[in-house]
This record gives sequence, C-alpha cells and structure tokens, in this order.
Amino acid sequence: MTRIIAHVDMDQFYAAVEMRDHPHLQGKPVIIGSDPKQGQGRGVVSTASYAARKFGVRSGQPIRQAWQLCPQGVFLPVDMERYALASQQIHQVFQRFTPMVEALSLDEAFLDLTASQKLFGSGLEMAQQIKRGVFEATRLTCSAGLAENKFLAKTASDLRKPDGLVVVPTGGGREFLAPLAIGRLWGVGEHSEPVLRNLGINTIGDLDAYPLDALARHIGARAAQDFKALARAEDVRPVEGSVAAQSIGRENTFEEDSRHAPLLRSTLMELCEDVAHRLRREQKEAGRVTLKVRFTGFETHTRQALLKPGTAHGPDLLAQVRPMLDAFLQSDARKVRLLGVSASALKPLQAQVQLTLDEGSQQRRRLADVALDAVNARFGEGTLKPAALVGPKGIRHRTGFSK
Ligand code: TTP
Ligand code: MG
Repeated sequence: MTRIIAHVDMDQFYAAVEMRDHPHLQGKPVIIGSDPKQGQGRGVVSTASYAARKFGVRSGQPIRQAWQLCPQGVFLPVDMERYALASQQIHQVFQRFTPMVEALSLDEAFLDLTASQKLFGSGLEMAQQIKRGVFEATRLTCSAGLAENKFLAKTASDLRKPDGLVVVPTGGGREFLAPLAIGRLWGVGEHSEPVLRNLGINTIGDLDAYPLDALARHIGARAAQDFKALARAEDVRPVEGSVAAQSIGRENTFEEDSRHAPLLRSTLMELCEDVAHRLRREQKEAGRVTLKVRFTGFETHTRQALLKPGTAHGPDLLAQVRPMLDAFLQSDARKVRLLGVSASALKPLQAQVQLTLDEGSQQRRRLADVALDAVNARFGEGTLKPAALVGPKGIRHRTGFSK
C-alpha cells in the first residue's frame, strides 16, 4: 500500500518565535545564539532569520563570525522555554491527525498520514490543515513536504521555504529528485560531495545514471548502494511514531486579557474538566499536571505538580492547579491572556485503583465521571457540567481552545 508521509519543519524557528513576540524585529536580521560580546564572544549561532542569512549568517557558525558578517544584526540569547512551548503546541496539532509522529527536533517531525485519510481527506488536504493548525496554534509558519517516503518528504519540505508545501506525486520521486543538487542526498556531506562532483556528479540524476561499479570504486560498495537507492527514491524506513500522545492539554485564550478572578477560576475548572474527560476517553490517567499562564505581552510561565495517585478526575487536577493560579495572581499584577492545563506522565486508567485508600469514594467519582461522559457523548459536549461550571451569568469568555 502506498504510504502518505509528511515532513513538517518550522521556518527560521527560534528567530520566528522572537519576531512573533517582538513585532518590531519583523524582517530584521535576527541572530539567536551565544553572546557575541562585541565580536569577542565564544559559542555559536543557533539560528538566524532569513534577513540575517542574506549576510551569510548560518546555524552552527561561530558567533564572532556572525558579528563580522552582520554587525547590524539583532543578537538575542536562546530562550528555550518559549521555543519548547511552541514545539509542544505544534506537536499537539500533529497528534490531532495521527499518533504516528516521529519528532526529529523541536521544530521538525515526520507524520505517517496513511491511515488518517478516511478521517481527514487526501494527503494534500491534511497537509493544508496541518499547516493551518500550526499557524492557528502558534502564529508561526512551517513548511511541509508530502510524499510516499521519508527521504522524499523531507527533501520536499525544504524546497519552498518559508510557508511552503511541496507534494511529490506517487511514483514521481525519481523524476522529482533528478534535477536537485547532489548535496541534498542524505549521507552526502563535506567529504563525499567533492568526490562526487569530481566524477561529474552534480545532481541526484547524475548519480542515478552513474554505473554502480564505478561509483563503488570511489566511495565504497555500501555507500554506493545506499546512494543509488535513494536516487531512485527508494526509502522503506517507517515513521517511528509513538503510539500514544505524551500529554493531553487544553488552553483558552481570553478575548480580552483579564484579571477577573471568577472568570479565571471558572475557566481553569473548565479546562481541568475537559482534560480529565479526554484522559478518560483515552483510558488514561495522569501522573503530572501542568498549569500554563500567559500574561499580557506574551510572557509565559508554567508550574507542575505530581499527582499521587494518578487521576483522570477534573477536581483532582483543579486541586493542584488552582493554588498555582492564585499564587501567580498574587505575585504578578498583569492581566492574564491565556490559561492552559495539561496532563502528562500518562498511564492506563485503572492501574492504581487498588492503591487508593478511599476506594469507595473514588469509585463513586468514577461512576459520576462515566455518567457525565455518557450524557455528553450522547447529547453533545457541554450538555452536563459540574455545577460550579454553570457559573455566574454575564461572564463571557471565548473558548478558542487548542485541541
Ligand atoms: P532548523 O529547522 O535547521 O532551522 P530553522 O528552523 O531556524 O530554519 P529553516 O527555516 O531553515 O528550517 O533548526 C530548527 C531550530 O533548531 C533552529 O531555529 C535553531 C535550532 N538549531 C540550533 O540550535 N543549532 C543548529 O545547528 C541548528 C541547525 C538548529
Ligand atoms: Mg526549521
């Protein structure tokens, strides 16, 4: 059966997050990495915005060199917490389409969409939806490649950056690869590229046409065989997806930033109920819960707590995150832009029932949850809610939740 593999890679990732959060940097040469110390700094460039790349600045380059190439650049330190957050959000989008997601780095993943066609439409439609979902969740663009194998998909995603989408038609891989520079072939690097170019092999098509024996004499039999297979667009490696999501989370961005405590608390409760509901639907319980608070201006904080025993019950999640929210509000006077709750350290539900001391009440709560889930499944989400969520009239908040 022909596979449908997508490769998705964020555009100028770290730099894009910085430009999103500091709009005056938009379009400027932004260089993320070590402190350049007026040209004396050690360390390297993590990434550079496309404007900075025009000056020759590249990932992995010594930061001093970047300073020389682009002294007018805006140099910023790596702010991993914010990039990791964006990474988590894009992975949540991926998980909506398939559990077969192989993350290669914070900003890049393979998705096996073969089995998702029935639910979400053609590969092209899914790739478009994924790109849209990533943008809606993060306000960042990505580039995607769609093909029948990983090598083709990854090669394709790189061709039309930024915000690109390149589809390699099934059976058209060899033709697609032929005109591309030989350096794009996986495994061709600093050492082998000059050797191949000396043989007159400048494109992948040149290598495809080159006799195997002659190639093997120059680069060894193994590499020659591997390169020839890739040039024919043969790549059977599976997407090494994790079968289950690592976390289940939900967020709410307020229509207007708010410090209205009843609104914040009822939102938090709703988030906890929803996460718990999704845990139960997936027959999971959580060993950890994380609260995310984003204040006006996009500064984002998270706090975590362990759940012992594990739980799939909304009030148990709330009991942990509510004091965290109160503490945030006490220590910070700004308004809140977004609240998020996520459950992680997931285990199969039931695993710890015997360990609970108060088993009777635990069972009753589980039964109440089951009833609530059943009614909501029958009559639509939100038909039944815990009483506290029915909430005071006159408070409206948008439920622009990320899934
Ligand atoms: P890449 O996807 O390689 O680069 P990018 O997203 O910045 O740009 P492109 O649009 O070309 O994909 O890497 C993703 C992030 O990983 C990048 O923003 C910073 C980080 N990174 C490093 O820290 N060091 C490195 O050497 C590379 C290559 C990336
Ligand atoms: Mg990238």
